[in-house]
Amino acid sequence: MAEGPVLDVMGAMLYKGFLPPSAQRALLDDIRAVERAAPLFDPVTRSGRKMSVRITSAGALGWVSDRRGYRYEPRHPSGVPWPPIPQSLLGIWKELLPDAPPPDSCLINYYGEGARMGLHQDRDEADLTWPILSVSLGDDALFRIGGAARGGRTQSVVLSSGDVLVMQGPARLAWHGIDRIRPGTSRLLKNGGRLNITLRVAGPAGEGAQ
Ligand code: MD6
Ligand code: FE
Repeated sequence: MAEGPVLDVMGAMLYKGFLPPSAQRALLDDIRAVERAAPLFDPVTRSGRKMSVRITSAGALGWVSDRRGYRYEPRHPSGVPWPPIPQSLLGIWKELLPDAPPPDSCLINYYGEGARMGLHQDRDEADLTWPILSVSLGDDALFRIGGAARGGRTQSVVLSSGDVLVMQGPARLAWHGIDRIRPGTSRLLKNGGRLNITLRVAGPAGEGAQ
């Protein structure tokens, strides 16, 4: 695997260009297979507002949001269990986080033109001390990250196809979001857009891990 420069962004570790183009294409094939088993769907908030990303998951637990709120669920909204997390992703996790238990949740976010993600903290997991690792594929995105307190100073950085971001330690509860994507900056996805894939230990550690 290629090793790009490692940047410290507000305590999060950004591995620029971690996946070379061949590994990005192989991972994309794996993600498309997950999408065939568990199609992307449009999550809505409790208030009924449609989120601008489309999502699906792999692993024992998948993140969903609907009129009942947001939470981890063992099944896709269609009722099928989530497919297993692709080995390609488990390998990245093991390489960068050898001391963490294996992830039991893999959330796939698809950003079409105009999609964004508001500033949030990831705190739906049972144990907030385990790291979260994300992989970006496709168009560039403008990622904004701050500290663990809302409303503090933030820093913006571009996440490009093949970049891997790890949020752990003090950065695990950092506020972060995607301000916008830059259409046409990558040719990896045939129809454009961006995929962000996050791996987590979502359930009680050890349980349901695969
Ligand atoms: C995104 N990423 O890159 C949104 N969360 O599209 C996240 O929300 C995120 O990249 C936790 C850890 C890493 C992430
Ligand atoms: Fe997040």
